[in-house]
Amino acid sequence: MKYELYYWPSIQGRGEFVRLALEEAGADYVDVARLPKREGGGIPALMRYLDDADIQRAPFAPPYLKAGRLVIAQTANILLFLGPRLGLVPADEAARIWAHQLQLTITDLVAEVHDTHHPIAASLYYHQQKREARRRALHLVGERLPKYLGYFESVLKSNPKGRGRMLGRTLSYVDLSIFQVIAGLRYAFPRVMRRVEPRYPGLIALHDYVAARPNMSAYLASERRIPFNEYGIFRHYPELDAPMASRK
Ligand SMILES: N[C@@H](CCC(=O)N[C@@H](CS)C(=O)NCC(=O)O)C(=O)O
Repeated sequence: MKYELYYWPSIQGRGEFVRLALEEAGADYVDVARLPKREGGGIPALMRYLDDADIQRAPFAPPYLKAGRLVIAQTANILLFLGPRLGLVPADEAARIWAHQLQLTITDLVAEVHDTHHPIAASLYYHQQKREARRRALHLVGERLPKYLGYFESVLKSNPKGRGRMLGRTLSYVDLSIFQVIAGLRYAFPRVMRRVEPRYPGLIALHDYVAARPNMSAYLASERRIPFNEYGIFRHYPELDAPMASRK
């Protein structure tokens, strides 16, 4: 199966969780909007399934994946579909539902990270909502991050199969997503992360394990891995990092 991923061509964003799964599995895929326009790529290609009112089962927003005749949106839903096909989730139903549940929780965290730089509206610029962003980041760092990361650390520790994976014995797409969350948080909030990382040794070890896997390290060193930047989900605004220090 040749997969077509449709996502914004200049950011990691939510699409990166899907890219990581495709890359780890060595899947045959095209990152459609990153192709040159003359080869059918670019933003017009991304809009193809978003702007056409006649399309049935149309996605609401990127990322979406085309697999044969299926067009699938919502990051966690795409991974629910890809997981078994790419060998990135255990075979039994209970494990698949559990993986999906964890991925949905990661989706919630991603939305909350996004809302630190866009707490009022995605349609406004960051500089138009900086005051609110500082307040929001204060709460993310002080309350929400400890809750999410503490939860994921305890999930890792309580995996009955052990071995430092989020579920089951072998690598799953949830492990890849935890890698991305840690990498993203380190980019966006380096001072905060330096302070809190010792509380989450399992998640950090999992991040390092994923980064060192052959397909992952090749991908991360390649041009296919778009660098973090201030257009995606994980943005580095120094004034939002360690906000406890700039509470006024
Ligand atoms: N819950 C969806 C969120 C999708 C989403 O918000 N996509 C962003 C890009 S990362 C977008 O283009 N949104 C446009 C919009 O919401 O109007 C997911 O996890 O895939």
